Amino acid sequence: MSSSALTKIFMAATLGLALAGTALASESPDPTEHQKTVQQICNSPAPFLQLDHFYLKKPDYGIQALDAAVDIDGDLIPDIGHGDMVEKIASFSGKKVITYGISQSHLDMTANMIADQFFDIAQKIENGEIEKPAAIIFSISFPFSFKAIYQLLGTDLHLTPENILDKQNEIIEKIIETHEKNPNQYTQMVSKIHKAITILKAMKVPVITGAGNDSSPNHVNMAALLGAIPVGALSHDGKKKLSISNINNLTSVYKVGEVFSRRVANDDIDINNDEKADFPSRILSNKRMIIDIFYNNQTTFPLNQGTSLAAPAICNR
Ligand SMILES: [Ca+2]
Ligand SMILES: [Ca+2]
Repeated sequence: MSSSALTKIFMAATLGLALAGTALASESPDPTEHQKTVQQICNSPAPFLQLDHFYLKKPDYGIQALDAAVDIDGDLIPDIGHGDMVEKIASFSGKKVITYGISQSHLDMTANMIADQFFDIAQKIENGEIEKPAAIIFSISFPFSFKAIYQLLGTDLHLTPENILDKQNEIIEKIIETHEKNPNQYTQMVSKIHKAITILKAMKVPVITGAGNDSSPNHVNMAALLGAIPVGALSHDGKKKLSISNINNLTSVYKVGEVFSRRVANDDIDINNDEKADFPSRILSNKRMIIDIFYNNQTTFPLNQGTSLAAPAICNR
């Protein structure tokens, strides 16, 4: 695979925009392994650790990224970092959120760097430098299509949206085997991410991630394929699966992944509909003219959607 193709894979927009949804199927009576793990995470008093990039907040560990990715006041200009939004949603669970900053935007990220951060986190937990978290929230999507899997591993896997979970171990084995026999930059990155997630799993620190926003049952988030627990996105009322969410049987945990921002007192922004401000108006880009043109003085603003907003909501009501 060429390096430009690789670059494209990592240009992962984790906030998509789509309004259509899919009706929720009736609940399966037996919880899946992923659902059971999520239940344990939420029952645990331990904090979340969130690996992301932050604009407003100085992370507890790692670095602060100076780019902003999410527009919350409706003027089409980003106001806050992706991680700032994700952290706020995670905090609604009542859990403490330890933040671990990674550099810059999605465009600058590589799987290698992410894997290194996972290794650092594992080491810091081991050393007692970081409180052992109930889970790591990693709301970054590395889109991986069935086609890309075939290109890497051959076409004899015969993947379908219904068998991807059953084929997961076979795919991972093939990745490791391919990397041992015929390593390339791509197998190296994928193997490294898998190793990092496996080490954390062995420490009983599961990694939670978004299912990915490719609007396709034939796409997975690579981190999920390699052992993180993917979370799909539901509409804000929790009634529908969002069509942006990659819906296949790798994902069995679904949470609300759609946020409306509302003006409350002092022009501050509320994102969980409790009338209490979550972000102060002073951080907003706040181009009133644009807001008035697009929203005609409404108090409710852009719809932020994405499985990266669903992942931090695993323990939210
Ligand atoms: Ca804005
Ligand atoms: Ca609020």
